[in-house]
Amino acid sequence: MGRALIALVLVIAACGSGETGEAVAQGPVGTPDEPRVISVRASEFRFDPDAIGVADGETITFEVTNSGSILHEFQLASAIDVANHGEGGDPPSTEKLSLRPGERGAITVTIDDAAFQFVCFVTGHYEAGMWGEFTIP
Ligand SMILES: [Cu+2]
Repeated sequence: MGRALIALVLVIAACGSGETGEAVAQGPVGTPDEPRVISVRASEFRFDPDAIGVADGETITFEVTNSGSILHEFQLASAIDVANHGEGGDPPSTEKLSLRPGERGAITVTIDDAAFQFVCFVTGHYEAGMWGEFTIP
């Protein structure tokens, strides 16, 4: 876990300097006005990184690249969404990205208690291990 968090900090630092061009003196927590940008790579059948440290209530823009060879999705899911996803399709109120191979998309979300995991709900992908989790320090 320590290793994953260190890698994440490096990714964030890289994104921050590239995005703003300004000093990153404000600290890492994203706000609705200034979301933190985190890059995520989707492939068969995993996300990289697969664990992301967040602050409760933080707003984050996920820039997701599909570097695999088939369609993948990215969305946040609560425990209930995960339990039900095979039954009735997608969670009703959840924004998601659907990315063909090589495509890139962005989604901005505010992390709350319901945001339990980030997942790909293309049939069979979650079961194959295509999900990641948030850690709130
Ligand atoms: Cu997938």
